[in-house]
Amino acid sequence: MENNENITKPVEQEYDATQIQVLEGLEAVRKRPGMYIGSTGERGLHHLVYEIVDNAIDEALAGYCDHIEVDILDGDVIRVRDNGRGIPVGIQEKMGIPAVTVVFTVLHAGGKFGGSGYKVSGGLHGVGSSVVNALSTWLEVEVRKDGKTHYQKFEYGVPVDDLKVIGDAEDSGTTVTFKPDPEIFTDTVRYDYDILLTRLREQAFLNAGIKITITDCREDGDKDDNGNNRQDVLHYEGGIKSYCEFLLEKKRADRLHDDVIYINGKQDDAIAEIALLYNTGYDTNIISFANNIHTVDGGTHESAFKTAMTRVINAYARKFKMLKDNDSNFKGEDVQEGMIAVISVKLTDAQFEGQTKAKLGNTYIGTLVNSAIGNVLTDFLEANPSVAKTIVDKIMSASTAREKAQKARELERSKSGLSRVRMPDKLADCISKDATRTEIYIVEGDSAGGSAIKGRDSNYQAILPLWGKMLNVEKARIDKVYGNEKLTPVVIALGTGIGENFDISKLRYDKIIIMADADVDGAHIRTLLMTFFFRYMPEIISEGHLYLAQPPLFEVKKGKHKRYAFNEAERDMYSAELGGNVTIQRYKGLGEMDAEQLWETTMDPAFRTILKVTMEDAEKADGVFSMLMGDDVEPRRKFIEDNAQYVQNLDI
Ligand code: TTJ
Repeated sequence: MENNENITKPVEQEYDATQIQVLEGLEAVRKRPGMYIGSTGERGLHHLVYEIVDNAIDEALAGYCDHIEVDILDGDVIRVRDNGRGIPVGIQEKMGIPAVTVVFTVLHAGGKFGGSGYKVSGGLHGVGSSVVNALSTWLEVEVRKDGKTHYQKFEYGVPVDDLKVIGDAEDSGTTVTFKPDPEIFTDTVRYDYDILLTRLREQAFLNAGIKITITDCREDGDKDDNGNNRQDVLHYEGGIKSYCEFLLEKKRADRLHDDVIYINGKQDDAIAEIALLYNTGYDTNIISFANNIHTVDGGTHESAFKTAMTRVINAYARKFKMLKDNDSNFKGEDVQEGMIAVISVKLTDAQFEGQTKAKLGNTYIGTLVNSAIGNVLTDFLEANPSVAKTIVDKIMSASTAREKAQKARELERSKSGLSRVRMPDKLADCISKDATRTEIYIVEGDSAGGSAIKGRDSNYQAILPLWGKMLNVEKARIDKVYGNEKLTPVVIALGTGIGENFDISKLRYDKIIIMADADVDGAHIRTLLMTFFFRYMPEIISEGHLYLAQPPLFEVKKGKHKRYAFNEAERDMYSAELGGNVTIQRYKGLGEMDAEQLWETTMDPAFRTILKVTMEDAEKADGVFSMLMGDDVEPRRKFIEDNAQYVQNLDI
């Protein structure tokens, strides 16, 4: 008796644990279905079919099955049947239940939307059978194996009975039938024949030799021209080469060469295959797959393909003097005109990136594709000179047409004065285009920039915030900032161009006002900008367009009375005027003022003071700048110490 208990107890425990795990898993899937199938809309609904079909495709890739049938039945029930070995029905040791029951009830790690990659083939592919089951009102599985037919039914993912033998079997294979749960797929449970057809056809192309039959058996389903149920048999011995042919058929263009070009490469566990067909059309059709998953957003395989194609074609055209020494290289867009290409890579550790996980990230795949194109395509072109010539001629005419169109556009633009550049994203431009009246405030920092944008007169005042936060002098030397791309927004906003191209007649504002804090960083930014204008756009200064804003240093307040003081003398004067006993706030930065205060004190043309920068001022700034850039530490320290004085009078 005791012995007996010892044997049965662990088994029961195991079974309980399995039960709990299964129920928790199902609950998780039904709670957040989007996590497992991407969406609960039409896409998710169709995705259920792919999850099931993927398993049968794996069996086919393993070499045990050559026909998969997909039927859409009345009530939008889906039936998928294969002629493989049948899912194993024996007791799975770990779980203590039949393997087929495990397949449909235990949530497998590494699903498409859950994370880690796919195996190229052999089992890990359609890990979503249990997900499909959990999201179905009911699901039935029938396994024909070793002369017997095994059957089990589930509702909402839970077995309604044990796996049972229900009869004999002539052949072997697996049939899965399921009805998606309308409580999950609240948008629609209606299957679209064409959506399924497109995806199944794609899989048939990607897995050469597999036959997939799709039939619309619904009474209210799609009918063919004779009024019969629609049916398509998808079977392509040519694989991705057939895919190119299929894509060509849909175009109103002719092929440029008889045979689809096929390129492949291998490295360790990874393989890359490319099929290429040029046509007389002008558009480009490049589609890429990783582990049979359509990488809609491309990735390393697709980018490597494009750059390698351009490189190889250019090298070939140069070598055989189709491109002369003076001709410029073909561009990617030239090489891609009229191109149909299917890229399919398989790898064991696919990294899918981006929002939709539809972009391949593995860099070594790029290298593999690149070398495959480099070797195989180069050889092909040299071995097939007439095909090569036809293709290069086509690319040549694309290139010529592109250059012509470009010239025409430029001419058109210069005629209509439309050669407008895109303004910097950070620029809050003013409404008026009257360059005799408009002003641009170059503001230090995003927060002060925000107040300035709120407080300004948007008719005539534009705001350009510079740098999120000015770099501390001690942390980063000014020369790191100077001369780099951080000043391009200024140049673009002004519209004048720079250096040799400088044209003051294009200046978009009458006043350029530098507005920076009354501290060392502010002093820095003023020095930097003044030096910049002095060296690269001196006319801005000599023509009197450059100004320094003068934010107040103090707020003197008593009761309702408030005055802003711009220096210490004013501060003392106001506090005396108000009869002493005043509250004095010292403004350390523009950011301490709200939009209204900034407008009142510093930006309102009726009340503000702005200082016009002279050439002498700028020249001095240039000297300070050189000093700051120099190796001598002492003057730099002194500059930092003296900056309060620097701020108050322009005498630098
Ligand atoms: C697994 O390894 C041992 C032999 O059988 C393999 C297997 O599971 N094969 C298999 C699974 N063939 N077909 C399927 C399958 C088919 C459909 C339609 C649905 C599912 C979930 C699996």
